[in-house]
Amino acid sequence: MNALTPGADSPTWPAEFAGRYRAAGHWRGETIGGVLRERATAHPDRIALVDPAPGRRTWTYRQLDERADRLAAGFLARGIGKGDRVVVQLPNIGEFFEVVFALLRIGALPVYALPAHRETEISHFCSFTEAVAYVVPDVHDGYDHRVLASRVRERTPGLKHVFVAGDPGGHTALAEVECEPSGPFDGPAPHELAFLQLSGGTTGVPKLIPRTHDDYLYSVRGSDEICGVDADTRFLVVLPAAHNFPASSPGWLGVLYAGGTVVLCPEPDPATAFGLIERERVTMTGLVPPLALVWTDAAPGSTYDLSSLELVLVGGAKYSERAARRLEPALGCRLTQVFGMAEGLVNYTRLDDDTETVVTTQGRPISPDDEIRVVDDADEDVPEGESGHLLTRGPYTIRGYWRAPEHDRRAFTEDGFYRTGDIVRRTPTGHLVVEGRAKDQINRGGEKIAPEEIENILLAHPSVHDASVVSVPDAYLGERSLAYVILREGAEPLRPAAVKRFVREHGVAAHKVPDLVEFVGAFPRTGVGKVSKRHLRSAAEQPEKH
Ligand code: OOB
Repeated sequence: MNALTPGADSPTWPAEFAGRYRAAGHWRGETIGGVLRERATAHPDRIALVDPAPGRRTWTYRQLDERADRLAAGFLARGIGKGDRVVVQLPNIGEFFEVVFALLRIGALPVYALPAHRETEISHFCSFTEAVAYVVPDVHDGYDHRVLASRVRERTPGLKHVFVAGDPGGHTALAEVECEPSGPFDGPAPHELAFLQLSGGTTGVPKLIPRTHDDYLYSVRGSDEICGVDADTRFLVVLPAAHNFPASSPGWLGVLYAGGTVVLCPEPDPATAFGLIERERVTMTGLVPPLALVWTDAAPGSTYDLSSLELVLVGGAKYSERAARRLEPALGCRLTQVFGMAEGLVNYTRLDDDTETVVTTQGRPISPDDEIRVVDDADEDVPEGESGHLLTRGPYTIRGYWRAPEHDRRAFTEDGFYRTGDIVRRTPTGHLVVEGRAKDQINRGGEKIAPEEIENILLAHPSVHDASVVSVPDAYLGERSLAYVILREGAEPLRPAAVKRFVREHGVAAHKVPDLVEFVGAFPRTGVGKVSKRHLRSAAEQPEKH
């Protein structure tokens, strides 16, 4: 059973497990804010962070630490404190790190939104977490986040502050917030929550993932060891910094933990990224499979010097063996496959694995205490080597979502294993091969879409009688989304473009807008009368259809 203290926001590890993880040295009693302080004391003048655009800005460890302190003091002065939730929606810019470390230092919980999120998602995060503040850039990718913030604020009376990195418009500039700290902060304890991550999700609204300082830092330390991250590592953050993969696998936190340098990449295209690799002598980065493909295609003909690159991690979605084989020769560096989840468990191929293992498996768990079960539909273990549902439990895998007890009953077993929804097979060396997915989710090149969320939006259209969203195979993204729509009798005919526009105007991240829309008269049903997504998916896979 999981431990749920009355009044707590989420279940945690039972005392017996927590004791074991501490005794094993996994949980060391460090906090994320404390780690930055220690590194700033040990090597104040090393460069922690490089933000190349526009006009190269750098932060030494001491500067990042001081900025975090000053912002933390400013947040406290505005009444933001321990346990308060703050929705952070910042792109890959230096302010992301200043804000996150400031919040972590005073024990306020960053809620990690992605830059692509829009009004529907942000309003949900703000109201569900009862956030007191929301942090945005001014304009990013041509989109004015200050306007979004004004709308969210109207809908969410509890939201007291909007802080803007850059020109604040009618809100408060981040630069105005900071002030001189008056003394040491009453920071969080290592076993307490550090932040809330977003789940990929299978339901109408994304669930929030509560991670503690102890558990997260263990996964980061383990990732550093596996990937060989040290003070000489120069890591390029290409994916959105708020996502768990670029944050901790080993990501920017792994690099700061080891005293290395984090280089921010404003755009993931090869011209931008390759230019930065050359200029900043980048040694390591993490990519989703579609980006890895684009880089692999672009590198051989490029004139950029990529010789500093030692390791590229690829994960977030299935990386085909064919594509994986091409990466090392094209980029002239090592490949590590990562199969992880924001809920916890992360698997890596190892630097000393042979090429066959690296290109044909998705790695093995970080920790000897990651418990892995591969089971059938009745939760019985399948014979070794056969495929089944992956269940996991361990020192950095959550025991429940934040304020979602109903959902927890389905997402976790009685004895605390997380049901990942992934179908895997285990090789004799303990490496996992991802063979498919049992959860109702679309993985669009690493970006996760919960069909139910989009179906609910479609059902709000006056002409739509019913909707079902499924994945279609795609050579580049792995999967794309297809919305099957049944129109109401007598309703005005709709064009696919109008359906897409309706979803977009509802205010959701662009990647959730269906790639394809098809009108049908009825849905195939299962024996018990539910819509059969399996049949819809196989209908969608008929090559003549698209
Ligand atoms: C990462 O985290 P999330 O939370 O966005 O998504 C987790 C899900 C997994 O359950 C699995 O369905 C899929 O994404 N996934 C993969 C994969 N890596 C993730 N499926 C196949 N092959 C892979 N290599 O995506 C994430 C978190 C930390 C590190 C890396 C990825």
